[in-house]
Amino acid sequence: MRKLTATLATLTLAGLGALVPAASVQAAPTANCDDNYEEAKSGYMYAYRLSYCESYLGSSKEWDENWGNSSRSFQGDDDNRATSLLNKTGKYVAFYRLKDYKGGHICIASDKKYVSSLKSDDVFSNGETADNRISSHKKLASNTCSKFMD
Ligand SMILES: [Ca+2]
Ligand SMILES: [Ca+2]
Repeated sequence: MRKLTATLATLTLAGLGALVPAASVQAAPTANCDDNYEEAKSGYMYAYRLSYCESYLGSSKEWDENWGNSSRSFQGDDDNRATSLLNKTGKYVAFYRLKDYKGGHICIASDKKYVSSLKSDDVFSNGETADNRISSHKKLASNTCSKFMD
Protein backbone atom coordinates (compact mmCIF):
# COMPACT_ATOMS: atom_id res chain seq x y z
CA MET A 1 0.00 0.00 0.00
CA ARG A 2 2.78 2.36 0.90
CA LYS A 3 4.48 1.53 -2.34
CA LEU A 4 1.30 2.22 -4.31
CA THR A 5 0.90 5.62 -2.60
CA ALA A 6 4.47 6.53 -3.41
CA THR A 7 3.92 5.53 -7.02
CA LEU A 8 0.78 7.66 -7.24
CA ALA A 9 2.65 10.61 -5.75
CA THR A 10 5.40 10.18 -8.30
CA LEU A 11 2.88 10.01 -11.10
CA THR A 12 1.10 13.11 -9.84
CA LEU A 13 4.34 15.07 -9.66
CA ALA A 14 5.28 13.90 -13.13
CA GLY A 15 1.87 15.00 -14.34
CA LEU A 16 2.29 18.45 -12.81
CA GLY A 17 5.77 18.73 -14.25
CA ALA A 18 4.40 18.07 -17.68
CA LEU A 19 1.59 20.60 -17.26
CA VAL A 20 3.60 23.59 -16.11
CA PRO A 21 5.57 24.21 -19.33
CA ALA A 22 2.46 23.67 -21.46
CA ALA A 23 0.57 26.29 -19.44
CA SER A 24 3.44 28.75 -19.86
CA VAL A 25 3.47 28.30 -23.63
CA GLN A 26 -0.29 28.85 -23.84
CA ALA A 27 -0.28 32.06 -21.78
CA ALA A 28 -1.79 34.75 -24.02
CA PRO A 29 0.43 37.74 -24.79
CA THR A 30 -0.83 41.10 -23.54
CA ALA A 31 -3.21 42.55 -26.12
CA ASN A 32 -1.89 45.55 -28.05
CA CYS A 33 -2.47 47.37 -31.36
CA ASP A 34 0.88 46.59 -33.01
CA ASP A 35 -0.31 43.39 -34.69
CA ASN A 36 -3.52 45.11 -35.79
CA TYR A 37 -1.50 47.90 -37.39
CA GLU A 38 0.70 45.42 -39.26
CA GLU A 39 -2.37 43.64 -40.64
CA ALA A 40 -4.39 46.80 -41.36
CA LYS A 41 -5.03 47.86 -44.95
CA SER A 42 -3.05 50.91 -46.04
CA GLY A 43 -5.29 53.98 -46.40
CA TYR A 44 -7.82 52.86 -43.79
CA MET A 45 -8.91 53.90 -40.31
CA TYR A 46 -10.08 51.15 -37.96
CA ALA A 47 -12.21 51.40 -34.82
CA TYR A 48 -12.65 48.87 -32.01
CA ARG A 49 -15.15 48.40 -29.22
CA LEU A 50 -12.53 47.62 -26.56
CA SER A 51 -9.09 48.89 -25.59
CA TYR A 52 -5.93 47.63 -27.37
CA CYS A 53 -7.68 47.22 -30.75
CA GLU A 54 -9.84 44.33 -29.51
CA SER A 55 -13.39 43.67 -30.75
CA TYR A 56 -13.44 45.13 -34.28
CA LEU A 57 -16.21 47.64 -35.06
CA GLY A 58 -15.35 48.63 -38.63
CA SER A 59 -12.87 50.27 -40.99
CA SER A 60 -13.17 53.19 -43.38
CA LYS A 61 -11.18 54.78 -46.17
CA GLU A 62 -12.98 58.15 -46.23
CA TRP A 63 -15.92 59.03 -44.02
CA ASP A 64 -19.14 57.93 -42.33
CA GLU A 65 -21.50 60.74 -41.40
CA ASN A 66 -23.57 58.53 -39.08
CA TRP A 67 -22.21 55.56 -37.14
CA GLY A 68 -25.72 54.57 -36.06
CA ASN A 69 -27.59 54.29 -39.39
CA SER A 70 -27.54 51.35 -41.81
CA SER A 71 -25.08 52.59 -44.43
CA ARG A 72 -21.32 52.78 -44.91
CA SER A 73 -18.68 51.34 -42.57
CA PHE A 74 -20.31 51.88 -39.18
CA GLN A 75 -23.89 50.87 -38.51
CA GLY A 76 -26.48 50.32 -35.80
CA ASP A 77 -24.96 49.92 -32.36
CA ASP A 78 -21.46 50.89 -33.59
CA ASP A 79 -22.61 54.38 -32.56
CA ASN A 80 -21.08 55.52 -29.26
CA ARG A 81 -18.98 52.34 -28.90
CA ALA A 82 -15.42 53.07 -30.03
CA THR A 83 -12.73 52.81 -27.36
CA SER A 84 -9.60 52.30 -29.47
CA LEU A 85 -8.68 53.54 -32.96
CA LEU A 86 -6.04 52.82 -35.57
CA ASN A 87 -4.91 55.21 -38.31
CA LYS A 88 -3.24 53.84 -41.42
CA THR A 89 -4.67 56.58 -43.67
CA GLY A 90 -1.51 58.68 -43.63
CA LYS A 91 -3.85 61.65 -43.02
CA TYR A 92 -5.54 63.36 -40.10
CA VAL A 93 -8.88 61.80 -39.20
CA ALA A 94 -11.51 63.76 -37.29
CA PHE A 95 -14.10 62.08 -35.03
CA TYR A 96 -17.27 63.80 -33.88
CA ARG A 97 -19.55 63.58 -30.87
CA LEU A 98 -22.71 63.63 -33.02
CA LYS A 99 -23.75 62.50 -36.49
CA ASP A 100 -23.20 64.81 -39.48
CA TYR A 101 -19.85 65.99 -38.05
CA LYS A 102 -21.46 67.97 -35.23
CA GLY A 103 -21.12 68.33 -31.47
CA GLY A 104 -17.36 68.83 -31.18
CA HIS A 105 -14.40 67.01 -32.73
CA ILE A 106 -11.20 65.22 -31.74
CA CYS A 107 -8.53 64.12 -34.24
CA ILE A 108 -5.96 61.40 -34.57
CA ALA A 109 -2.79 62.84 -36.10
CA SER A 110 -1.50 61.64 -39.49
CA ASP A 111 1.65 60.17 -37.94
CA LYS A 112 -0.06 58.48 -35.00
CA LYS A 113 -0.54 54.76 -35.69
CA TYR A 114 -3.17 54.11 -33.06
CA VAL A 115 -4.83 55.18 -29.83
CA SER A 116 -4.91 52.02 -27.75
CA SER A 117 -7.45 53.32 -25.25
CA LEU A 118 -9.50 56.50 -25.17
CA LYS A 119 -9.12 57.91 -21.68
CA SER A 120 -10.67 60.68 -19.62
CA ASP A 121 -8.21 63.21 -21.11
CA ASP A 122 -9.27 62.38 -24.70
CA VAL A 123 -11.95 65.04 -24.91
CA PHE A 124 -13.93 66.47 -27.84
CA SER A 125 -13.63 70.19 -28.54
CA ASN A 126 -17.05 70.60 -26.88
CA GLY A 127 -15.68 69.23 -23.58
CA GLU A 128 -17.22 65.72 -23.62
CA THR A 129 -15.01 62.64 -23.30
CA ALA A 130 -14.60 60.76 -26.58
CA ASP A 131 -14.71 57.20 -25.20
CA ASN A 132 -17.96 55.50 -26.26
CA ARG A 133 -19.23 58.77 -27.79
CA ILE A 134 -18.01 58.84 -31.40
CA SER A 135 -20.92 59.16 -33.87
CA SER A 136 -19.29 60.28 -37.16
CA HIS A 137 -15.86 60.70 -38.70
CA LYS A 138 -14.05 61.85 -41.82
CA LYS A 139 -10.55 61.82 -43.20
CA LEU A 140 -9.16 65.36 -43.55
CA ALA A 141 -7.23 66.82 -46.47
CA SER A 142 -5.09 68.80 -44.01
CA ASN A 143 -4.73 69.40 -40.29
CA THR A 144 -7.72 71.56 -39.38
CA CYS A 145 -8.02 70.10 -35.85
CA SER A 146 -7.92 71.90 -32.54
CA LYS A 147 -8.10 68.76 -30.37
CA PHE A 148 -6.05 65.57 -30.61
CA MET A 149 -6.11 62.12 -29.06
CA ASP A 150 -3.12 61.38 -26.81
CA1 LIG B 1 -16.17 50.85 -26.02
CA1 LIG C 1 -23.04 54.68 -41.05
